[in-house]
Amino acid sequence: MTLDRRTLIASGLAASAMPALPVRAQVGAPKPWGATPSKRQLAWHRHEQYAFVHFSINTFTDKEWGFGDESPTLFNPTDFDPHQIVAAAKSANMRGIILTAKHHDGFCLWPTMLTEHCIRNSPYKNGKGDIVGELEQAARRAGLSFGVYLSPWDRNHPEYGRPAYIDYFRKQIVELCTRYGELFEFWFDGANGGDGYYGGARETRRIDAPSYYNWPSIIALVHQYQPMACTFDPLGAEIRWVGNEDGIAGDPCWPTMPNHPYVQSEGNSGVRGGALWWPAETNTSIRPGWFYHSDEDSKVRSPENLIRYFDTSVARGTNMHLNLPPDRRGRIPDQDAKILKSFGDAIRASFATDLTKGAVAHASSERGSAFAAAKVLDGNRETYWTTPDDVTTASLVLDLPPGRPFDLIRIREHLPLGIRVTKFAVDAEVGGTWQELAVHECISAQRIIRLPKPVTARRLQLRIVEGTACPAISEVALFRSVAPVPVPAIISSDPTILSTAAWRIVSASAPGAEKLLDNDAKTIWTAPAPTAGKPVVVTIDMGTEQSVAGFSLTPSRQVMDGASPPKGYMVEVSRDGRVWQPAGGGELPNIAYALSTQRLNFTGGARSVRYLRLSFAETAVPAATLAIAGISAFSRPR
Ligand code: FUL
Ligand code: CA
Repeated sequence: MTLDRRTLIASGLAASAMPALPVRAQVGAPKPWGATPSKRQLAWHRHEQYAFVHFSINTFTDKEWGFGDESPTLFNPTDFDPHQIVAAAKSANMRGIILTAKHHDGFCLWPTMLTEHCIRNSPYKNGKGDIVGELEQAARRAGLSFGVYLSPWDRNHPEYGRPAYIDYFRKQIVELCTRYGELFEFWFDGANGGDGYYGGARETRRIDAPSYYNWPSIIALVHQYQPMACTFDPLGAEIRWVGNEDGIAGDPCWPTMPNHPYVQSEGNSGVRGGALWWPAETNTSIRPGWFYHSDEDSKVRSPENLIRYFDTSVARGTNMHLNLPPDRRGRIPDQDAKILKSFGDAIRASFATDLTKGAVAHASSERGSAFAAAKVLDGNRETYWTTPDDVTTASLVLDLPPGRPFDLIRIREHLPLGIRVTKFAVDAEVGGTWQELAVHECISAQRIIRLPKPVTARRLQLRIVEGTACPAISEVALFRSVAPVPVPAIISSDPTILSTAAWRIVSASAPGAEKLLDNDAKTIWTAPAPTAGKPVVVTIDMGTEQSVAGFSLTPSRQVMDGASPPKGYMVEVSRDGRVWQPAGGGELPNIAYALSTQRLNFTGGARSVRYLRLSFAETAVPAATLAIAGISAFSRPR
């Protein structure tokens, strides 16, 4: 039987559904409103920023998704340094690390006896290594929490799609839950089913995920061994996907969702008043791909870009989950490490001094001294300002010490009482006049408002404009932002990445195809979507005949309305632009969601060619327009 979440809760299997803290024993505290976080969810909210680490076979094959037939001997980091990885994450303020213990290709980074497709059969430490354990130990030593990603989809396992695989998958969960201390998060990827190696069958296997995995029982299994681990799951038990991989939460982004299967559009903004406390994790990668690729060395997010990501994740009450892919050495590339430190330094400096220190708080209404306005200034999340039950709109004023310009305003709702505030505004009294600084829906775990320029105010007012219950505000704080130290971008040091500088477009289905060649993923070529028998085609002249082993295609990183990357491709090559030969074709796996560069080797190895012709017969998702950000090529097969 497959349980839905409601049955699960009724059956008592989901301890997570219980309100976290017994609601404050203190007489007179308001009753919680709507869904509330569990104890483990509350602990998870406090993490705010943590790292994802994608490291596996794909690091060594230059792929984003492995097929499952890769030899374990390919996994061979030359200088794996868990302490360097942890230090880089910590320098960016990360409070935890989640490692891909097993990605879709099925290769296990821990020495399990459940399969031969694991690190025991790799050259790393002569098969005696344990990447999960080594990273876990390093994380703990640095005071960071640890979690694991375990792909439910396993393109290596012969029994995938059949009951025997579920047995294997559950045993993997138990191993990971019992060998590596306390886990703060257990990440189940939603990508599921499709073609794969499957023990040599090399076929397509589709599954009905809810009935195949029986998620309630999987989540109960995690909690049996790891009561404090929040599951990133498709069920509605603990943490939800924010609906994109760009690091952008909706504004507002409610931590509540309706009790029905995940809907992507709802995932981005959440649903006000939804029955489930199912908060969003806003994940993205510091590079275009999830795994390391040397042709992305010049495309690392800048510190300024990471600050914008902070503003669209943490500042909207969600948790930031930033992927840091180690390179083939097994270290965070030096450039990425510099950027992380610059970003982390800026965040630490920005939030170091609360400028409300010495301010005096008053409110239009208070529930008594235990819930006085001053509770928003005491630096204690457990105390809060609230009003009598029937007062759902109210205002709170801070008299500020003079001469303290601020441009960051941080407001926190007291989560154990649920989401009570629907809409709020912030005003400042400057030179004797009040001006409205911001209006938003949703405060939740926290709302950080960044002003376009610093304001020096005599008073600050928080106006609760709309609410479903009396507000419970645990903090109002003010800060002055510090900009990150810029880190200049680098050019890839890999000589097998060909320069597109001398390339030109010979012909294309739509104008503007030069945007494919400018090495800028922000400029995007679009063409009317292909129709049956009429593919979108682009022909490129590389200027001179040269040895080419394959090409790469970068989709638009921006989510574009009505546009989609191609579903698959066909490539032909020519020396003279007249006689053409096929050089490969196939699907572009995961392109619509991962939006990352695909590296496509020519069939039969490198060839001496001058012209490339690419055809796209279908869009990856239904759309009126086909969009591609870039094309480049390489001389060594990836
Ligand atoms: C996706 C996966 O398919 C990607 O490879 C990556 O692991 C990302 C975090 O989740 O669903
Ligand atoms: Ca407080």
